[in-house]
Amino acid sequence: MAFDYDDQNIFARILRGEIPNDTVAENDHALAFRDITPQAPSHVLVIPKGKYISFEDFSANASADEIAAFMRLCAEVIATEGLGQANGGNGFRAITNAGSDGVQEVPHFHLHIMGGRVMGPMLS
Ligand code: IU
Repeated sequence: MAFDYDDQNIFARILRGEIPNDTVAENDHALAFRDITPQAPSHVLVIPKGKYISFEDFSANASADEIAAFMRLCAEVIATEGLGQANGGNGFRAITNAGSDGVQEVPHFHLHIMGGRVMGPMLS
């Protein structure tokens, strides 16, 4: 499947340092930063540093190292934001939007990690 990556998307520009971001954590293959319009007391976006458009693209095409680094950065965010049940937190919601039906706004794969409040049912 072909994916055309837009080098001018906002997260690509953040990764290139052209636009500032509120970084939470980072490793060789992934970056975590606060969503500019938070939907919860803690709302962090985790993105791969590689050029992947969506979950579909990332899960199919990223290397094992990239996938592992991405997931470990998610774990770090969950722990440091105090959301993890292993550390006495109350849990969180992790979602990714893809394509038009998923209402994905930024075409660079990102996982939303949201917590600090009861998130409510996922119906809309
Ligand atoms: P979506 O999953 O693509 O629909 O969500 C994109 C998110 O990126 C959304 O929650 C925005 O608030 C967020 N965001 C951001 O954090 N910084 C930005 O400069 C822009 C969008 I544009």
